[in-house]
Amino acid sequence: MTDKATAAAAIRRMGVETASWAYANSGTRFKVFPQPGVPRDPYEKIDDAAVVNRLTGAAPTVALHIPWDKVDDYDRLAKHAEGQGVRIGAINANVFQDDDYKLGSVCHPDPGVRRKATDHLLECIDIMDATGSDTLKLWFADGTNYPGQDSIRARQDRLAECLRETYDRLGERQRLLLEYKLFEPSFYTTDVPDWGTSYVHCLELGPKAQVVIDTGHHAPGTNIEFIVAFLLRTGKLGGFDFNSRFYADDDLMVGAADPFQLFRIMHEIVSADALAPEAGIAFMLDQCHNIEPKIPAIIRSVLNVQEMTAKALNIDSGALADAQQSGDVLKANEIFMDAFYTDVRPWLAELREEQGLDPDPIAAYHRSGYAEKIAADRVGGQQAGWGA
Ligand code: AOS
Ligand code: ZN
Ligand code: ZN
Repeated sequence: MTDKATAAAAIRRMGVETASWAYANSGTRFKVFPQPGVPRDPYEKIDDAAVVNRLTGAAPTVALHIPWDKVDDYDRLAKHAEGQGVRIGAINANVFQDDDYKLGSVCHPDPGVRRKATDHLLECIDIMDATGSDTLKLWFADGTNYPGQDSIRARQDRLAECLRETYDRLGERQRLLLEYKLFEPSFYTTDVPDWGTSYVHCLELGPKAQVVIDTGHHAPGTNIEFIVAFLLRTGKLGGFDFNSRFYADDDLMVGAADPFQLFRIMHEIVSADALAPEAGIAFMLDQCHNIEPKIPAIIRSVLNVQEMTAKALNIDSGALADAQQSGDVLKANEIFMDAFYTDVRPWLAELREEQGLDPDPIAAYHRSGYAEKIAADRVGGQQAGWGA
């Protein structure tokens, strides 16, 4: 078991990255229910992210999405973030929204479309340079809907070529994270459908390329913590897009559907000593708050990650190792479950008080008057995909 002081230090240093698009209006293909007070531009998204960070003390970075967060002056945006006490995190590229991308982006059969897509990825690296971001996050909607529609193999070659050009443009302290997703929007083949495909491309590219695991992007029943353990072992885990799901890519609040899964994932992180920021694992949220108020939902998500991490730190690792070594299956499982069932919320509340934070960040948010203020000040808030 990590001693209390070490566990407290680990929790205090852990940062969860929130996503700019989660502060904006979002919905399903059936309906977007607009909410009062949502940000009208990227600056206001950063303001909201800063509120989450101030209340939790645990959300120091915010991911951007280009072009949804396109601005004229990225240096100014980064300075605005800094002034609010947060930093720009991963830059998420978007090569899925233009009409040109109907048959794909970096895997498209037309070299002209591939050029356009690759140029966008390079532009995102320029934005990293301007904002100080060290992470380029790539998710490709590329794939096919019908057998025979395109060559599965040729598409892999095209993907590798575009990734190579992008990788070679990365600066010394920059990296690329390649996200996989089983299906959607393509329904027959997806060009980066699983961790293995992402892993092999990252391996071919080099040390600055790593896999990012979006917890909602697997077939039902997939053992995600196994993937975490495997990728950690090979140094190829770059981070997470956290969210939870009941059916497919639901993008619900992390820890809402299956807190035990989140605990099991965080146990792999803790036991590989990969929690500290130096380990380079980005704990990002990729969620959409379609019916719940956004800022408190994001606070809830940050707290859920923190809570499951605290439980993982609470596992009696010495006793667990002994039980494992001696083949005591029941004891090992009991130790594991005991940590999961132990309520760490009072301890986390104490920690917050020690940091000068409110022990209950959601209640503090409701008391702050911020929701009323933004509802009055901001008229005509953005939809997540605005400007694309
Ligand atoms: C899409 O399903 C992915 O989860 C991506 O991470 C995507 O870029 C993100 O949701 C923002 O659009
Ligand atoms: Zn994602
Ligand atoms: Zn997704």
